[in-house]
Amino acid sequence: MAKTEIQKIRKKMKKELDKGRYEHTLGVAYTSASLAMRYGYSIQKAQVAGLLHDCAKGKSADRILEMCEKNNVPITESERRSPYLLHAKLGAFLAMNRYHIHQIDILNAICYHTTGRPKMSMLEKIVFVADYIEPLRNKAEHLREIRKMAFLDLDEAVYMILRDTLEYLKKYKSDIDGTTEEAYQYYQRIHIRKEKRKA
Ligand code: DGI
Ligand code: FE
Ligand code: FE
Repeated sequence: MAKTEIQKIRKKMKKELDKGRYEHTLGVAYTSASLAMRYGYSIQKAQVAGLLHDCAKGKSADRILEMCEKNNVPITESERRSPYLLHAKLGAFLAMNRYHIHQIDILNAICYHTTGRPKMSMLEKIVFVADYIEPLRNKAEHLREIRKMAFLDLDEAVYMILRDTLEYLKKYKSDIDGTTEEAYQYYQRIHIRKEKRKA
């Protein structure tokens, strides 16, 4: 991916998203790039995935549902209850069809950036974590610890984010998607294994 490609995507995102969401997008792109440096992954791919991860976010929930239906993007029962989740799947669709991204790892990183999933690839984990810790985020609990952990042990950072996300969703009695729950179980097992080794 040439530098100019990244600049083109940036320009498109600036038009597509409101100011706050665009600033968040840049934060995720740069944080993804930093994590890619740390974990020996392609910096350019990390930037592209970071830039595009919320590319469907400028659209209303109704429009997102409508676009998914029109383009045969499959919608689960859980996504019908929480259409917000679909900005990730529709984002992957748009990345492929509007932004001409065909690398499957970039598309998957966009698709799973909200729920996560078990056995995420390096890029999926990078974007998932970067989305949570980018510099403009300031509301979540344990941000300081998670930011530090992201550069020490990426799986552990994924675990902490899923743990806190589930706690938050339960507190506000929000519907929990099966994929988020499965992702949590999977990264919790990795966490427990490490704890046992330490003991
Ligand atoms: O699009 P962003 O705001 O940058 O971030 P995101 O796509 O990671 O969305 C974060 C929100 O998604 C956060 O408020 C928790 C919510 N979320 C994550 N998993 C689930 C979920 N919401 C529901 N209802 N169910 C889930 O399983
Ligand atoms: Fe998102
Ligand atoms: Fe985001």
